[in-house]
Amino acid sequence: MKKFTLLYILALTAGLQTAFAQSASLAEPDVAVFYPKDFDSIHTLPSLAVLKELPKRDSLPASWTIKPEFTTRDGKTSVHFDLNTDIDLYGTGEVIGDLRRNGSEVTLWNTDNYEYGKFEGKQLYQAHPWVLGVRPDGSSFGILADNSWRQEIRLKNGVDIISEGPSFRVLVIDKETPQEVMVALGELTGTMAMPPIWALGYQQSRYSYFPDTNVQDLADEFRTRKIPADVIWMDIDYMDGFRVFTFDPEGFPDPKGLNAYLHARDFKSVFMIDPGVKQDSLYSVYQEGSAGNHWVLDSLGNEYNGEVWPGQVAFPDYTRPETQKWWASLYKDFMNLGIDGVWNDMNEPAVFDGPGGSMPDNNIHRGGGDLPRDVHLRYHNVYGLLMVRSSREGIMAVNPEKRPFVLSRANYIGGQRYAATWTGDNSATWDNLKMSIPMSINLSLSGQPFNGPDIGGFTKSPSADLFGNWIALGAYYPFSRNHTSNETEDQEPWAFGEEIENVSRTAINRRYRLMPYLYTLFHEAATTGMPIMRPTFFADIQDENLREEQQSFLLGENLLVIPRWAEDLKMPEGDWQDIAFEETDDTYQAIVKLRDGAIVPMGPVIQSTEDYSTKKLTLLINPDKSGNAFGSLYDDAGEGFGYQDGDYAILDFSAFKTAENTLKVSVKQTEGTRKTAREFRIGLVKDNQIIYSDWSSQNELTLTF
Ligand code: NBV
Repeated sequence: MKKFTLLYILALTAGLQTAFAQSASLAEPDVAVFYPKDFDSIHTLPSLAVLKELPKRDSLPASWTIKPEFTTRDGKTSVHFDLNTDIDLYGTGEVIGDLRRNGSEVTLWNTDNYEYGKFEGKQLYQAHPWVLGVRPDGSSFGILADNSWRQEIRLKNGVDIISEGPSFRVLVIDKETPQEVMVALGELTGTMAMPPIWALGYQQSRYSYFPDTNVQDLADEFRTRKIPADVIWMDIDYMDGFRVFTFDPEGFPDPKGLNAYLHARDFKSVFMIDPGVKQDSLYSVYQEGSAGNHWVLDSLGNEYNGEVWPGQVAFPDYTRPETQKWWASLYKDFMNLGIDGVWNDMNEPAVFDGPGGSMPDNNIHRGGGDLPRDVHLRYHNVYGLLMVRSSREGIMAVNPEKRPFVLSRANYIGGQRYAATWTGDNSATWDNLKMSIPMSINLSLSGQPFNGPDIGGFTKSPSADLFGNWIALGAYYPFSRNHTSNETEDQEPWAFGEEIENVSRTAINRRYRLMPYLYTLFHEAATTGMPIMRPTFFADIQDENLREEQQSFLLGENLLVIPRWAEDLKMPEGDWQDIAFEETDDTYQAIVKLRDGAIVPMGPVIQSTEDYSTKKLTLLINPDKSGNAFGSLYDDAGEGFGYQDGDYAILDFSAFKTAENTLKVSVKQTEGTRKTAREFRIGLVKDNQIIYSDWSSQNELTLTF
C-alpha cells in the first residue's frame, strides 16, 4: 500500500500540471496569437487550417480580454478560457444538438458515425477546433486552436480545449459583430472557391443508382415530370468490385456514353471516389501505389492494410507530396470520361476492422515538403482535407478551364477551400430533419458555407409527410441533395405520390427562381467568408431573444426561411414580409420572408442551371419605413475563371419612395466588365401579395400601386 502511494505521488509529480505563461502578439489589429511557453512548431506547423504564416505585428494591448491559460500534463496540452456566463457559444463544426453550444462537449476525431449513433453523436465526420462567442451586446470573438491532434472541446465552464498532442498555438479574433468574426476567419483560413453554378442546383442521389440505364431513366423522369434538377450522383456500386477509378463492366460499361447522355439532357454527373485502394496485385492503381511507395505505414514501417468496401485496402499517404501528385494524376483518365464532379467518401478514414473504426493512432505518415513525418494521431483529422486538396488539384489539372466540384465527408477547419460537404449518414426522422438546421448553421459558422444534410434522410424510409416537409425545407440548404441508403425505399420526389411530387416541384422551382440571389450569396461567401445559411440572430445581434432560435434561419441578410412546423418562433424585429410565390398550395412549403429595406433578384422557373440567365429579373422589394430598399446581384458565366479577369458584373439596386404609393428603382452596374442586356420588373412584396410593374429594359423603373 505504502509503495503504491509513493509511486502514485511520484507519477503525479512527474506529470505535474503546470500552467505556463505564454507569449502573445497581434497578427492583425483584432487577431491575437498565443503561444504556450513550451511551444515547438515541429508538432503543429505548418498549419493546414491557416492560409499563410501569421505576421507578428504588435504586442497584445492591455485591454485584450479573451486570453488563454495553457496547461501541459504528461506531454498533452490543454487550454482554458475563462468567460462570462452570459456569452453565447456557437460553431465547433459538425455537431448534433442545439444551435447554442453552451454546456456541450465535442470530440474532434473524424469518425464514420452511422446514424450519429456512436459516442452519443459527439464525434462526427469533421473537425473544427473553433468556437464563436457572442456577448450580450453582440460584440463577438472566435477561438481557433491551430491543432489537428485528437482533442475535445468542452463548453461547460468557459471554453476548454483538451488535446492529446503536444502544445499548440491559439488564435483569437475579437470584433464588434459575429459577422466581422466570420470575415476574419475567412481571411485566416481561406474561403470556399466559387463553385460552378450547377453545384447550386437540386441534386439527386442514392446508394446506388444501378445500372447505367437506371441513371438514364432517372434523368428522363425529371425532365418529363418537370422537376428541376442539375446533378445525378453515382455511388459506390458503379465501380468494379469497389476498386476506385474503375467501372463495373456490366452495370457501367460505357461511362463516357452515360455522361454524354446526361449532358444532352442538361444533367451533370458526380462519381464517388474513396481513399482505400484494394489490395489486389492485378489492379493497376494498387500496383502503381505500391511501386510509388504511396501507402500509409503501420508502426513497424510496413504497408498498413485495413478492411473497407473492397476488402483489404491500402491508404494513400497524402502527407507525401509525391503521393499527392500521384493521386491527383489518377483523375486524368477518370475526368476525361466527361465526369463533372467528385464525391470523396469514407475519408476520415473509415476502416471497418481498425481501432475505433479508423487506423491505429501510431500508424506512420511520412510527410515530406513542409509536413514532418508523424503519427496518425496528428494527421487523422486532416486526412480528408489532404485527400480533397489532392483530388481538387487533379481535377483542375484535367480541366483547367472549369471550376472543380468536390464533395467530402471528412474535413478539417480550412477545408472549405477544397470541398463542399454534407453531414453524413443521418436518418429519416423528424428529429434529424429539425436538427439539420442548427447542424448546418454551426458548420456554416465554422467556416464551411457549402453544406447540407441528405434530404429525406440516409437511413430508414421517410413517410410521405416527412419527405414533403424535408424537401420543402431542403430546397433552401446551400447544398441541396436528396440521398438515401441501399436499404431504403425509393426517395425520388415522385416516389410518395402526386401530392408530395407537387410539393417537391414547387419547393425546387422556388430554389431555382431564387438562384440569382443564391448565386450572389455564394459569391459573397467565396469572397468574404460570410456564411450563406446564417442564424436568425444575425438579423439583430443585440436581441438576446434570438440567440437560441434554431427553427428558422437566414439565407444571406435578406431572406428568412421558416419551416411550416416551426412553433413559438422568435422573430427579429422589423416588417419581414412573406414572399407570396405564384404557386397556390403552400401546405408544406417553407415560409420565405423578405427583410424590410431589402431587394432580392429573382429569375424564372428553369429546369436546370443550364438555362440560367439574368436577362429577365424580378426585383422583389420590401421598402423600409422611409420607403427605401437596397440589394445587389452578382453575375458571371457560371463556369470557368473568366470572372477573375473581369468577366462578371455586380449590379446594385436602390429603391426610393418618390411619392405616396410610388416606388422608383434604379439599377447600376458597379463592378465588372460583363455587359448583359437585361429586363427588369419591380415585384413589391406587400400584404401577402406581390405587386408587379411592367417589364422594362431601362435602368430606372417606376411602380405606382
Ligand atoms: O458509398 C455508400 C455510402 C454513401 O451512400 C453514404 O452517403 C456515405 O456516408 N457510404 C457512406 C458508405 C456506406 C454507408 C453505410
